[in-house]
Amino acid sequence: MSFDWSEFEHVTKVDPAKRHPESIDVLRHTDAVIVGGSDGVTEENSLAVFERLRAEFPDLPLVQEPYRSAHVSKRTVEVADAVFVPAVYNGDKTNFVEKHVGFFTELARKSEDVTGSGLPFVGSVLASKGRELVDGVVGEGYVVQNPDSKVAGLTNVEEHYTPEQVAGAALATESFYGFPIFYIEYSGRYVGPEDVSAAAPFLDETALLYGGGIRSRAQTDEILDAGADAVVVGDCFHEDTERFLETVPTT
Ligand code: 1GP
Repeated sequence: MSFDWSEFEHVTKVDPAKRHPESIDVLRHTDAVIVGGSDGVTEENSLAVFERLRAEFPDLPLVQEPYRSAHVSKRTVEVADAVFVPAVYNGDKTNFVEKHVGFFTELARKSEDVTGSGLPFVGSVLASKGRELVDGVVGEGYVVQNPDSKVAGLTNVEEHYTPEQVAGAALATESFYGFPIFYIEYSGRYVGPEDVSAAAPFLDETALLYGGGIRSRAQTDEILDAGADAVVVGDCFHEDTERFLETVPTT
């Protein structure tokens, strides 16, 4: 299934390693769910989340955002609509080049297995989806802006980008790398719309997502008004579903 990601305004990031609310009914108010985290994620706990979400919301777009290829399997690929792969501009080379080449090397090998090259099937990752999976893989140009976040540690972020650098990363995403998504990540911290305002003028075809510390409709509106296509809300969903509802924009 392919989506126009710029049509979504409110996206929820569900961390499979975190405590989940007893009722997830509030997710009927979000436009899409990204399943991913920065610590303790496995194929098994990702799959458990996907299966619960799919059972309760058959039509809700579901995305996997792995930080290791081991999180992706034939079963996760079958249940998810897409796989978002972050390319972290201000991370180390592992998080912009090596992980991706490794991921696609594995994918290419599995594709050959499926198309009858005669190569033996090795391992379970990506399994028989072969070329089909490529269609579901979506690259995200990614800037990690909270140095104290787990994701900053995971991706070895050393440099906080200035708004001018964020604008440059946005322009590179659209005009050079061609990723369909540019993601400004402030995980756990809300600092306002300055980076979004810097990036938005350089993104025409590319969906602009902002995540980090959103806990109110006023913050959602501020980010959307600055030019983001969507806010991504994570912690608030896990901590307080009433409050989470207040992050959903009024239509
Ligand atoms: C994290 O951008 C998301 O990857 C959402 O951030 O958890 O702070 O809402 P929060």
